[in-house]
Amino acid sequence: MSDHLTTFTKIADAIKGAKEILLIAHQKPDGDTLGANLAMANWLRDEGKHFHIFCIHPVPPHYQYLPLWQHVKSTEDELEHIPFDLVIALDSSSLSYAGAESLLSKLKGKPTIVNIDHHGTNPHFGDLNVVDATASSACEVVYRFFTHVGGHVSRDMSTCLLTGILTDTGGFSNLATTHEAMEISGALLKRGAKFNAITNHTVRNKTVTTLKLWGRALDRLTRHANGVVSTVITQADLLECEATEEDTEGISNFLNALQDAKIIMVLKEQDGQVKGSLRTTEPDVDVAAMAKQFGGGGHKKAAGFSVPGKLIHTHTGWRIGAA
Ligand SMILES: [Mn+2]
Repeated sequence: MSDHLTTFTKIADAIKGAKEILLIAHQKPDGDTLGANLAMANWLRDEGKHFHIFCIHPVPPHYQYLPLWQHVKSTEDELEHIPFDLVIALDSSSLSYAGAESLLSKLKGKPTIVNIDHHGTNPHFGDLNVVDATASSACEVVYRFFTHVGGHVSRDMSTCLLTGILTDTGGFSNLATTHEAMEISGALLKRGAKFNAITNHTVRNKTVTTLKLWGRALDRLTRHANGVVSTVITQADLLECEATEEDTEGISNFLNALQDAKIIMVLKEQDGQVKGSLRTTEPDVDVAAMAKQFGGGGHKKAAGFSVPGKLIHTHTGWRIGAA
């Protein structure tokens, strides 16, 4: 931790000296990457710094309550000519996972890269790295940063940070829920974080379409050896339910409620790939290590991978076939 504190001070110095700052949220942005980026954005604005925010995918409608979300840009061309001297990636286990490699390769000059994350598989790709795999969320790490460098934490920043902690802990229900996460959440509520807005958008956010799609996945739940329970969602399901990718989000976390499963695996077809998401609540199971065998990564309790192919239904069940 003391290493982290030294790095926090170096990051604050880098921010002080920077003229143009680029913040990066990872692809298919969730509450944590958006919360961490927008908390940082609100702070930079209050400090009078110039910043831009890049995320290869647009901000989903249910996160459009986060202060300054309109600043998140998903096109590279309006950013690639800006002479950034500092890039800060938040909640990104790698730059390729973030979806920012192409943009960064186009930038003139050589910006300092700051990497603030909580994924154990993060390879420390930055010039300055704070990777704390014991933290509930990137937002928790960012909160520590603000308190260490003596930065203020405004009401808007608190709303952003609490969003990340609440979503990454599954509403204080998964194993990322530590006493530190709850303590910080208490402090954020004290600073005026808008709890109602957060829960209305992140918990009470299911539609009939979403739940009909989930119904198909629930119907296909299959038990395998070693306590693995799996299900699949195909492109045909999305078409027939008139659902979008966003409707599939949250299903693996929901299935973590299964009492008689050690590992949850949800396979989903997307863009010629089969994306797997793995969840566990077992103390001795590391799904990040499993995901890594398929070229993926993530956390010990929540991880994912992506392999080329499509889902094929056979008389023995579902399998991944050539696309
Ligand atoms: Mn996270």
